[in-house]
Amino acid sequence: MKGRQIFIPFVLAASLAALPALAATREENLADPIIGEENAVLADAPNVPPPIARDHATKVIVHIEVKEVVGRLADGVNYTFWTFGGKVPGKFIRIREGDLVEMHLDNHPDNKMPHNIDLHAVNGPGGGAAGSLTAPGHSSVFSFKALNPGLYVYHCATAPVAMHVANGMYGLILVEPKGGLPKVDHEYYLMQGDFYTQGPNGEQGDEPFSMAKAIDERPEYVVFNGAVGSTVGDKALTAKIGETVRLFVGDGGPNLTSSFHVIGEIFDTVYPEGNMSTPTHEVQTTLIPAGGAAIVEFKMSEVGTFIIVDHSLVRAFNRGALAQLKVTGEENKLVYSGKTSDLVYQPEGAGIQVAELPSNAPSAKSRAERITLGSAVFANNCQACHQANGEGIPDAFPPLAKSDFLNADKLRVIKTVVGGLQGKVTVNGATFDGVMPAWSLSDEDLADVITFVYSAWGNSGQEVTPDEVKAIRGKN
Ligand code: HEC
Ligand SMILES: [Cu+2]
Repeated sequence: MKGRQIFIPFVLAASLAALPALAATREENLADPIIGEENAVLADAPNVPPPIARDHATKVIVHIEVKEVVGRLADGVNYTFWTFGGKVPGKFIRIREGDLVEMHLDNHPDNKMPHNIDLHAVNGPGGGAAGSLTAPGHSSVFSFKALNPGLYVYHCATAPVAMHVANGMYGLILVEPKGGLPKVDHEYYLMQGDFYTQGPNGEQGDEPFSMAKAIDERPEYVVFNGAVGSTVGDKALTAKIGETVRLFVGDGGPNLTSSFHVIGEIFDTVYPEGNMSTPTHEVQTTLIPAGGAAIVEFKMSEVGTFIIVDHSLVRAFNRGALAQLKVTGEENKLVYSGKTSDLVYQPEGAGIQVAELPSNAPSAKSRAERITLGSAVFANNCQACHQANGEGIPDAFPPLAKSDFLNADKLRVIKTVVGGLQGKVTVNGATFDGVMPAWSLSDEDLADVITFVYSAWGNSGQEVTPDEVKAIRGKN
């Protein structure tokens, strides 16, 4: 206790010494004269509005329309999202410090709920929430002066707040510092969120929100930009080798903190927690709190597909928090050689890991039933790697869609899924060298999922029965 009493005055002295500089910025921004007015240019993720070219403060008019829309959360899974502008995350707003923002919140007449907006960029009680509480078919207006530069989250703060946020009511507002941010080749917008459906991950159909799971902080989905697979395949972010990339990353929550990481990249610069005054460098993973943001910048030194994850990896590979950045150009073997040697290394006792997964499968009475049940088994166990459309991920997970490996030999496929697979495998002309874990699913589940895979994406349509699985398992 004594030590603490002695220490406090030092802490106070230090923080007081730091305050005048920031207060001066605030005072300056408050005093900045407003010259003219303009309508904000807004953007939907993964895009952001262009940098601010102005060298003075202005009045920026922002219109955001709240819409309650049914959309895709995962393949075959629909969810009623509540949105700022029709999509999750909400429209990206970009202004300059000193600007006067006239915020219009329009609540569409078809909506069922009142909504409001709390912008973390506002200095004022509720961040604008009370000034913007809006019934369906109404429009509210309030204004604020942007006193602090930074990247800020905005969200709905109507009770029950966690429910409005869990349904997708969040977005980012960038308050650019005077003089702007350094020029880069690409800027993108990613926002993580956790979703709480009544059915388990992968259950097909319309999924209602589960308040009980939200309270327990047990999400069924954790995603970037509002859906599993929102930013992969032909929707991946893109860049060329040698180009610089800036990601504006937010975490809407409502509950989970993100361990934001790009596999195979080092962040040259991070603006932690979205602050503009103390960028740090050479960062592998940056923590983004729920209701917080960060800016990360890096220059692409190598080509390929870079996987963007919440490094709490179960969220990435089993719950959906995975995006992609595809970099094209000429590969640079000095930066990354690729695999140069492959030797067998098998200490005694080593083997393929077994994924322990619970199963209490009902038994299918027809091929059609088997396919329906199998599609859920696929969503829960296979989709994370092989993707919802069965196309896999280049250089990482082979395709199951129109796979020659798959369609050539049914017994080999059963063996692959029962016993796992490692070592080189060639699928449709491309070589993969990964590990697929063995699946400790019931014979019934395995028969269902393989039958489903055969029935989908242009594959041969064969049926696999639990007896066939059992026979192969016996030989393993
Ligand atoms: C953790 C990621 C992962 C998951 C989950 C996964 N696989 Fe795989 N799968 C792989 C990898 C990697 C390979 C290639 C292995 C190799 O290189 O030897 C593969 C190969 C295959 C192949 C043979 C190659 C082809 O494309 O036809 C089949 C069939 C297959 N998986 C089916 C499944 C099924 C069915 C499930 C769900 C029960 C599943 N996989 C879950 C990673 C995964
Ligand atoms: Cu709301």
